[in-house]
Amino acid sequence: MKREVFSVCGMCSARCPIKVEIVNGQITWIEGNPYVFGIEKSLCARGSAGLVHLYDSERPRYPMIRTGERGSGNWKKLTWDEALSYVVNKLSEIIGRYGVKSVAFLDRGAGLFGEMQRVFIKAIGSPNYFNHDDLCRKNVDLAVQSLIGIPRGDISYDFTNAKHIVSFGRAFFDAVVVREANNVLRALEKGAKLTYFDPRVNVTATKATKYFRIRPGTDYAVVLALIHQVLKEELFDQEFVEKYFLGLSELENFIKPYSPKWAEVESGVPADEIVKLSRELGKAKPQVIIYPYWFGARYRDSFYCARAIWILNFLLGNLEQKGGLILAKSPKEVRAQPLKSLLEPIPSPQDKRIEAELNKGFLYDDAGHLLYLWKAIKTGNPYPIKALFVYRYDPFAGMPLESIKSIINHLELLVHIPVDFGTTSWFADIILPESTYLERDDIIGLQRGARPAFIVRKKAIEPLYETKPRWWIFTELCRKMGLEKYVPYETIEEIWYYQLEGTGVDIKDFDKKGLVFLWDEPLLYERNNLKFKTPSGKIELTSSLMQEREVPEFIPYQTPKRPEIEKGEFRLLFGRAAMHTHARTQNNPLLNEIKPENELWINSEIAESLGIKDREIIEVSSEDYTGTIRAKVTPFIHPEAVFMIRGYQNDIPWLSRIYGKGLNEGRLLKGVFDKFALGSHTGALFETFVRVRKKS
Ligand SMILES: Nc1nc2c(c(=O)[nH]1)N[C@H]1C(S)=C(S)[C@@H](COP(=O)(O)OP(=O)(O)OC[C@H]3O[C@@H](n4cnc5c(=O)[nH]c(N)nc54)[C@H](O)[C@@H]3O)O[C@H]1N2
Ligand SMILES: Nc1nc2c(c(=O)[nH]1)N[C@H]1C(S)=C(S)[C@@H](COP(=O)(O)OP(=O)(O)OC[C@H]3O[C@@H](n4cnc5c(=O)[nH]c(N)nc54)[C@H](O)[C@@H]3O)O[C@H]1N2
Ligand code: SF4
Ligand SMILES: [Mo]
Repeated sequence: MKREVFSVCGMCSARCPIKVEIVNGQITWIEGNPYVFGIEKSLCARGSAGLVHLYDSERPRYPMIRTGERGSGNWKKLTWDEALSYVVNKLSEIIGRYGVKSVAFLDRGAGLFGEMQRVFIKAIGSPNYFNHDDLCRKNVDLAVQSLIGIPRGDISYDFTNAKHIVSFGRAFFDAVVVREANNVLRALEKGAKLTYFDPRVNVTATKATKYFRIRPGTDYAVVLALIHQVLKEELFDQEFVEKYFLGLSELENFIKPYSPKWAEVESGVPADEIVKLSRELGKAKPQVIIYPYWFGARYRDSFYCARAIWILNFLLGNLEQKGGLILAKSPKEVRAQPLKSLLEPIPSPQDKRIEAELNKGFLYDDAGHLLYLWKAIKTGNPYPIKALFVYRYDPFAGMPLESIKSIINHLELLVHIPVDFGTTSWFADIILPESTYLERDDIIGLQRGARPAFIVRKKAIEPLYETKPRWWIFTELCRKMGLEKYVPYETIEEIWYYQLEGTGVDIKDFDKKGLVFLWDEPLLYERNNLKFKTPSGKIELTSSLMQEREVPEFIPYQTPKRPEIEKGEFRLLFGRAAMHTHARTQNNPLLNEIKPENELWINSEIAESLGIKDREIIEVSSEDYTGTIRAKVTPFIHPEAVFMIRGYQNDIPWLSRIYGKGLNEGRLLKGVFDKFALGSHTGALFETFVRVRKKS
């Protein structure tokens, strides 16, 4: 018998809507949801390999408790009841001794279905909910919040109608999100230009209309020079800027020294090209998109660079414009009833979250500053953190072993809730494996954008092994903690009914297309009548909120440190490749076949001077760690940088297909988790230098 189920891919955080075909209880086919614009049946390699992940013997299949030292690799199988009882007993002990704020929850991210896990931490009463964003997009997020009062997720990009797309290392065709990749390609087919800046030639660079090999860490210089030129030649949208900008004269004063000629010296991007680009953008406006990063936890000035990129967009008046940036519409704005919140009925915690207690951090959003969490665990300041739950995230996969050890030494309970084995599970006390996305139902989520929709993930098959869905794990944990009043539901259906109450939408409505659109067409606001969610209602280049928090609105450019190349010192860059998701798919049998091992990209001239040959095994060292990796000698990378694909956890024995192969960039990041980006207090992962030499 053949069935079809609409669901949502879970092989990366893009969460593409999918359609799954099941024949006699076996999944036979997965494709992109045909009804969703930009997806239309397509799927990336990882999305297809989800099927292989499902049957992979090297994923956790039942709850496990550690029996030896942390990291010894000795484990015992538990039943779910035993595992959850153990967690709850231990947790009660810790709360009794240190108070409930000593419990922290580290989530990959709230995302579409994220309310469920937050129910648990809110129900127990701890303020310490964190997500990974400080090491990902937080700079971009805080930057746009500081200007127009909404997070990045509330802005979408109308690529298909754009005339010119500019990207500073947002690698559309390497760090793939199906919808974006398809829509950017569509724009290119329609004649749009793509200008791409990156210290190395990746796939995205090869598809660009124009590519610049920018010196690592100097994007801010080029963006400042573009703003300089746009203001100087009055290439901006005068009416829009006059109407909505607060602080234009402060910007004009600040930007004066940052000419294209100056930027050329910093970045290596020719001044006349910067002038040309600013004119092209002035001409193509408002159908232009300057993509404000995604992975923005790069350099010390990345928050200010992201702010500058947003400012450049707004100068060109591309908000609420075809081919520009589109603001998300809430269900209320399209006259629909929002989903009922699972979190709202739970009282807010009494205590302050770590960085609020320290009075540090940007404090705009509610997801915490991760680097302060690590610090608090290590130092006990401002108060001890003794229990840590890590959900859908493998933070230790990208960290040096010393940092991991210094964290776990202070924890009395570390619970990992993954779908794969990884470094965090290796060092955890207990592993609670979730069912994969193909085997589980999730709560209903709101897909934001110009055309908001409700979307749900539905299981295609029953779990193959003894794994459980998140709604069950967290409601069961609440129940065992005596907090059943906050989870008054027994089944996922009851949760769906609760969420949909009053919306007029029925759960059966999802069977037709997988999602339920709340409006027929993408909706644009009246552009002459915009009101921003800032104190002044304007686009705040100068901001009372930033001033209150003593965060400067503009910071002068500082030349990044130059590595001593002649001594084999380089800036370490890393990033994604289309066939792998972060640190979790390298061991996937199918994806491993495509890219079993990573290499270190190194500039050919420099390699020659160091006597390094293509494909030979070389040594890479940070202050406290040396690893080996194959060299990829290439002219297509800036001489100051070396690059590797991230995520090869080659030192974790239970990942047999990658054990001993390639190198994990995370192990080389000594000291990086103590480096804070200016203004935003987020991470700055590319502020790392390594030594490279021939193998001794
Ligand atoms: N296949 C795949 N796709 C993904 C993901 C995945 O794991 N796998 N993850 C998703 C997630 S969570 C994220 S955050 C995004 C990340 O999306 P991106 O930010 O687009 O991807 P990255 O690979 O982190 O970085 C892209 C490029 O930045 C370049 N770069 C380094 N330094 C500089 C610099 O100073 N200036 C400029 N202009 N470029 C520089 C690197 O050489 C690299 O090619 O990808 C998403 N998409
Ligand atoms: N060293 C280093 N650190 C980095 C980065 C880097 O490039 N290098 N990149 C940063 C960025 S941009 C990001 S987004 C993060 C990404 O870092 P991670 O979120 O750790 O990336 P993944 O490898 O996707 O790991 C996801 C973890 O979640 C689990 N997981 C996946 N799907 C599910 C699910 O449906 N349910 C449950 N319960 N678990 C699931 C996997 O089993 C795995 O343990 O890392 C950041 N930190
Ligand atoms: S981009 Fe690929 S892996 Fe990510 S959700 Fe979409 S299909 Fe799945
Ligand atoms: Mo990310």
